[in-house]
Amino acid sequence: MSTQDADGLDVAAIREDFPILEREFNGNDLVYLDNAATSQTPDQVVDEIARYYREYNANVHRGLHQLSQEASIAYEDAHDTVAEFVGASGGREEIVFTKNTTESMNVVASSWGLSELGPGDEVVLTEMEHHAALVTWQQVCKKTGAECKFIRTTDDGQLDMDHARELIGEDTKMVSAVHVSNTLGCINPVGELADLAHDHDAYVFVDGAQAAPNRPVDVEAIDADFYAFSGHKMCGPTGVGVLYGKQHLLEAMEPYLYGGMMIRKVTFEDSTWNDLPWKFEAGTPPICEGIALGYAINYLEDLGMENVRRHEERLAAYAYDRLTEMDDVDVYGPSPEQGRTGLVSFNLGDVHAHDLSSILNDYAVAIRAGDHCTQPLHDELGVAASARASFYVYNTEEEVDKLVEAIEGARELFA
Ligand code: C6P
Repeated sequence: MSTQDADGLDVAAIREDFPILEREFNGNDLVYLDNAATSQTPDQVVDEIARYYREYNANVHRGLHQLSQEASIAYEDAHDTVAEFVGASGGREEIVFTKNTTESMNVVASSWGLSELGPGDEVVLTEMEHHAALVTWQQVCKKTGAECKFIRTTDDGQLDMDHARELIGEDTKMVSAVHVSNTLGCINPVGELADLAHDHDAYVFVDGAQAAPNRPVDVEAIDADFYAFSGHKMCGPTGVGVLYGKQHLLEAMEPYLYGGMMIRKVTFEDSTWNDLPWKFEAGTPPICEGIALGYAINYLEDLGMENVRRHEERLAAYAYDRLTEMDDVDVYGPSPEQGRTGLVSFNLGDVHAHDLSSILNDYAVAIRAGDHCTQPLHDELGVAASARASFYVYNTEEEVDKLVEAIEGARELFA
């Protein structure tokens, strides 16, 4: 009998797909609330990884033998699965498999940025960018003489769209923005940013690392020129990420890495490039990982991305309410009413987030502590670090209660 909750998910059944959640530490059941860093992987995906290595492990594109053909078809089909998942009507030509979001960012910053940017040009980012974007564009700007500008964050932890309208202008060549902030949990109006960018003939790169795992994404509705995310945050394995790019842009760009697989014809004097997306997938790609990402997407789509979104937002709202009830807890980012996804960053009084997280570990509550690769944003918030609880399809309100109990325990210890 299905026991779907109000969000449309049967969480008890989902939890059975993730045996890792049965682990215990220090006499307590594991409460895994570090999903924004890396989510857990369901048996359905783990089984497919094992099946790949047991039944059809081979290199792709190059062999005429049966195993290579099977691996090639599965690997190529996984690109189609991803294309459909994000609404890329160009299909596999618009989907490059990379190592992770960071590499997807570097592909565009290097291949597009190094040849298209120059003195007088501007790359507009947000103050809440992950270092994957911030450092990458910063370094490309240093090399090309272009300048990085940063859209401010409002006092209530949202993107300041008035400031965005001021900053994005005729010198802007690229707008690079997180869809969902991994620290504030806010959901940025990336479609509006894309319109602003396009009004000034600039492009938009959307970092979807924290959005693709937990909400329906339609790159064409957003009108994103580029969109990136990682498999390991959405029930898939580590080692595979996605770069979506509009076909005409990917076609115009230089390859990022050179070598085998990405070429069509090579002579001692020159080389020509393979079709998309293989032009950007030099060397042996993440074959098993890419195939497994396809199965992870099937898993999420069976749950329904709208249901996943509702579930995450409900848990985030519950956690936000429980944490803001505590006088000595500072919570960062917008209220649930303003729109927030399934993560909550906070600090308990003057307790360093690392100390808090290590006490929570005694309760088997796994959270992240640190700057979450958003150091400049933490500087803006006036703190060196924060603790962060992040939720996924298998988490429950009871687990949020356990988080709160563990924080109360930590408070007594530090009193
Ligand atoms: N954030 C976290 O918040 P990689 O490591 O390449 O798979 O993903 C990088 C990345 C890019 N953008 C955003 C918004 C992200 O949140 C992340 C990864 C992790 O815990 C690790 S810092």
